[in-house]
Amino acid sequence: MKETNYKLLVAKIKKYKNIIILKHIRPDWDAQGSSMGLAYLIQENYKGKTIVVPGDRLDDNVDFWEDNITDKFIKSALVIIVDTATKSRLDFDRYDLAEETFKIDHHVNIDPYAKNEIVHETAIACTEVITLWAEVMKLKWNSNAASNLYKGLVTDSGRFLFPNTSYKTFNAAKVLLENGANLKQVHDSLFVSDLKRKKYANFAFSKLQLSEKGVGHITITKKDQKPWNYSYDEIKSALGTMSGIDEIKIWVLVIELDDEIKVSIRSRDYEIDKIANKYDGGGHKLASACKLKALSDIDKLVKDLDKVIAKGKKKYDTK
Ligand SMILES: [Mn+2]
Repeated sequence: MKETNYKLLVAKIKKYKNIIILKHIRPDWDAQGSSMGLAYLIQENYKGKTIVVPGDRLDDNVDFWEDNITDKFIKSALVIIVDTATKSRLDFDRYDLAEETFKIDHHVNIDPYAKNEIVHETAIACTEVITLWAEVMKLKWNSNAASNLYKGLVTDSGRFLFPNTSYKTFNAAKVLLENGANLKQVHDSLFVSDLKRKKYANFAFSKLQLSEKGVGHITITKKDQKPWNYSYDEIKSALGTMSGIDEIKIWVLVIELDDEIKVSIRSRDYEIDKIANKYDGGGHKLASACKLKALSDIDKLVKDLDKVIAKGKKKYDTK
């Protein structure tokens, strides 16, 4: 852990008046919670900054929104990137104009694209990294910052059930709860679902196919998606319907989009990131994403994952 970069990040924030916080395309709550939480933290601690958070949002919060970010503003700014492993996943098309860049992340660091970085590969969420940085640097908190960061923590850890949940995760939760995270509001906003969502989950689960070795997969085609009128994130919620089932050792959700076929892979015990690498993707040992060129390639992917189970080598990463 390069703690020196903790101080460096504070120094950079102090130095720059203009700050842009970027995240990955199709943000999840860790990406959004990291970017918004960090923005509220900076606003609370360093007055007079112009802070902008571009890209898609999961809710209608318009804080730190700016329609016209000029090239000049980008060149003058400190650009902080959260929760984004590779440059190609950035939800911003003018990143290359940035002169001062700082990556904060928890993914395997296969693409160190920023000038400086704080990357903790064993952290369960990017918001864990940001929270513990803020704690060490003794920053002042407000409830907006704490609640937003808590959203990333509780979702990326699967409500603190995923194996990589660590004492640091709970330490971060403690810091956030001590400093005004609104648990009830956050949990209701994330986990109370409507009837339609439950029906979608049932529909998706009815499409489950299970291999002999224990690879479960659900494919949601473009045609499947039509009647639901859901965002990508909502369609992706089908992934969770396969977790917590003994017979399903590895589970895969395939989503057909207009321009690509996106695949999410999860596992309780087997390392699946190498297989994701083979299919133009990557991520964590037990949670990865990749792409397929055609829906007919699913069989190949399932066979590769079957082989991982057949080898029988369980990797329970408790670092
Ligand atoms: Mn994340």
